[in-house]
Amino acid sequence: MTRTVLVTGATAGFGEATARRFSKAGWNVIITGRRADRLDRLRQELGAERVHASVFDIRDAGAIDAALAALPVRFRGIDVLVNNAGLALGTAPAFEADLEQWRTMIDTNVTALATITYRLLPILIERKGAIINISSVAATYPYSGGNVYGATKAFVRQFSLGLRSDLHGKGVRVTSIEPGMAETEFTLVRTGGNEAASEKTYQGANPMTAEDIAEMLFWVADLPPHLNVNRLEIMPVSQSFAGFQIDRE
Ligand code: NDP
Ligand code: 8X3
Repeated sequence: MTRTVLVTGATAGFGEATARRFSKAGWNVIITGRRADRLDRLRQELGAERVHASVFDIRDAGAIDAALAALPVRFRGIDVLVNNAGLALGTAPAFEADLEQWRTMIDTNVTALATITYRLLPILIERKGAIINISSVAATYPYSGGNVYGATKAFVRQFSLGLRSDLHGKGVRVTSIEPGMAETEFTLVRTGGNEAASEKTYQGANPMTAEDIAEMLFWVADLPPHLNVNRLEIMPVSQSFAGFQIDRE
């Protein structure tokens, strides 16, 4: 039987690569995001019969409900939810940050992710499906300017573990994927469209690619049903940890 995956934020980066990866393996794919033109293009590329595109802002709970209610019958049996849509905005320290940017990150990375998960839990339980949430290394390792972004990703990690506990005995798998540096539109979004800053971030760093992450998401989803990856932290070899900072007199 053909399985179905819903990927939030499939207009770019990890989400787009993930839609391609699952489609290549023969899954039905529901792709979502705000940029209709990109979703249309991806749907045409992957084949309109097996891809359903749903254009909505994930921060709008009513739009989530409408999109799910409008799913064609053959896309309703969702087996895997990939909660990928998300963003970082700004790198300023907390005392210089923009409160609106903080709210946007919380609305998108936390509230919207929890809302769509809640709405899909009944079908995921019915189908003994899987939830794959995209957290980040920023959930575990704080860095200057990461304040609210890191906190939203810590929510995603802990929510994943909590869901896993709640879903005990129901056969639903839950995974928190925690990537480090990967080259996507992430930095372009974070810097408000600063292409030079984005290029500089990745230059010479040999970062991970969206395809690297998509491959891992697919591996997690395609494991035998008795296996659950709880958390998966992945970095490029070029990235590692730094020490604490000391403010000396
Ligand atoms: P991109 O900017 O390339 O993609 C982000 C996706 O999220 C886009 O498809 C975008 O769609 C969607 N999105 C953002 N806001 C909304 C919204 N309000 N409504 C609907 N969709 C939205 O970034 P990445 O692929 O890198 O990021 C994907 C996830 O991975 C994010 O959660 C990010 O935090 C996380 N991550 C990224 C890392 C990296 O280094 N790149 C590392 C660790 C985690 P659209 O704009 O069309 O709505
Ligand atoms: C994105 C990774 O290190 O830029 O979540 O916060 S990082």
